[in-house]
Amino acid sequence: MARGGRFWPGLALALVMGGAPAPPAALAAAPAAGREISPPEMLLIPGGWFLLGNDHWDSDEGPAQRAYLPAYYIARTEVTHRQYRAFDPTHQFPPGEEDHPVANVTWAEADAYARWAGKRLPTEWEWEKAARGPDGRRYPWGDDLEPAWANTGAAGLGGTAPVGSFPRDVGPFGVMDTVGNVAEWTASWYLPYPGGGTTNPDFGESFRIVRGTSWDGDFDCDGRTAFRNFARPDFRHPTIGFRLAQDATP
Ligand SMILES: [Ca+2]
Repeated sequence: MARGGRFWPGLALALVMGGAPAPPAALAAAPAAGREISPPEMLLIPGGWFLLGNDHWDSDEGPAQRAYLPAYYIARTEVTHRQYRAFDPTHQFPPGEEDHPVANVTWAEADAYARWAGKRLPTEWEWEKAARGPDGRRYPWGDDLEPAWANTGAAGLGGTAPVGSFPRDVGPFGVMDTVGNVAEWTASWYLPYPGGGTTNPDFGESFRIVRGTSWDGDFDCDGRTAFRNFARPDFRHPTIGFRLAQDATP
């Protein structure tokens, strides 16, 4: 097992797909590339049941089950370089990428930013419900394989994009970039789901769950909303960033 967890793709030859289709009218309010997003926009995810997991891919995703979460907030987009620099004035990033997602941060750094911002990292269950909605979608938009709709290796961009600039990488609650751009740290340890019963030596309090894939990642498998990746908390990588969550108070 690599230090980083399940695996992190190298600079594999990206499969360049055709041009992205025009976004549907319902998504016309999606932000334009480069828009300043500060403070982060937090979306309310209503309390209720959702479908967690999947029985047909990796064994650690099962058993698929209904799970309940109380209401919570989650950020519409990943945390950007601009936002992170307000927390760490020494933070460096390429010119012009202020609104790209921050990456190369450890779990502790992501957690510290979240606390500084008065928020927290989402649990992996919160992340999954926010991405796929209550009805168990394979991707945020549904079950169709649309590799050009998110910033993964299949889109061929070869790097991060401004957050929210792939208007079709959006789920039923309006949460964006859960398939691609950067994979995202969560608050959760890598543990079996209830009823999972699998004996996996990686389960325990050694790895934190990372959700979604990235600009350098595989679309059809790793981009699924149920996919679970994991990494050592001290790992840092140009494909891993994070987004914020917050309790919903009555
Ligand atoms: Ca993402």
